[in-house]
Amino acid sequence: MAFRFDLITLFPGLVRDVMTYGVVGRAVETGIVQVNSWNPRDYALDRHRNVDDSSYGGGPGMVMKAEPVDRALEAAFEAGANGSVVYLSPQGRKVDHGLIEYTAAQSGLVLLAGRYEGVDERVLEARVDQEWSIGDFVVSGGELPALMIVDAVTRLLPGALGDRQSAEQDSFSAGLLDYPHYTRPELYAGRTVPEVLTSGDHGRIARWRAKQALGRTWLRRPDLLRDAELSAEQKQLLAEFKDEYEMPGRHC
Ligand code: 9D3
Repeated sequence: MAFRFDLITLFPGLVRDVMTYGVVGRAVETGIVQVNSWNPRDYALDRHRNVDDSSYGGGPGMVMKAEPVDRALEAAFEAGANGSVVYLSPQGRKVDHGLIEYTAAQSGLVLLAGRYEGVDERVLEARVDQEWSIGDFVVSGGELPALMIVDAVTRLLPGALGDRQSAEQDSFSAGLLDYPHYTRPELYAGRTVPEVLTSGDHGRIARWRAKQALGRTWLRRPDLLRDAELSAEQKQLLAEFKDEYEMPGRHC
């Protein structure tokens, strides 16, 4: 069975467009994933189809009305939506790879994307299981965050990536940053490609890449390294990287 996403959004067209590109587009075409959108505006009952109103208590900005969101969620579940209801919001739990992996092991997810200042708190209390944030910065609404979740989860579904890419994925699942990449030409703007990468020695290349991944993680994201459990070989490679970093020139 396909993994099923149901998105509650005032911009279903935005969702539909994004769903036609790249890895997610292919996963939709091959039936690995199914993405449905539900527009609260279609479930607004008043004659102007209002989906927002001013905030009780005053202040600038509008709030998404409870009833259209509630009815859109109801329609989604009526049509077979399954899984937790997640509200994308700046107040949510910060999403990380572990949460994406956990989600990919389920069979569906309902994503509620807010606009304006957010959704009436009473629908959240009644209908939402979890609140997720994509990071400590402000975007204009929940659609792009929801689409990021769809993208990240879809990549992990069996068959969504080619074989070569899925092997590569293991390196990020290991919780390290990636090593540097190069392609032709060998000399660009006075800079050469590291010699090892053109040596044809696959063992040396693998060790160099592993060392670069460890070294960059040490330099840029020491927080990730503290959580990683390194093998004896990885510890050795990182020690070599640190040596060379502290005494450049002594090793080449
Ligand atoms: C600028 C208005 N803000 C303070 C008065 C509150 C605010 C409301 C709605 C800030 C952002 C948003 C819209 N953001 C999201 O819907 C959102 C989000 C985000 O902004 N950052 C990180 N993760 C997410 S998930 C959804």
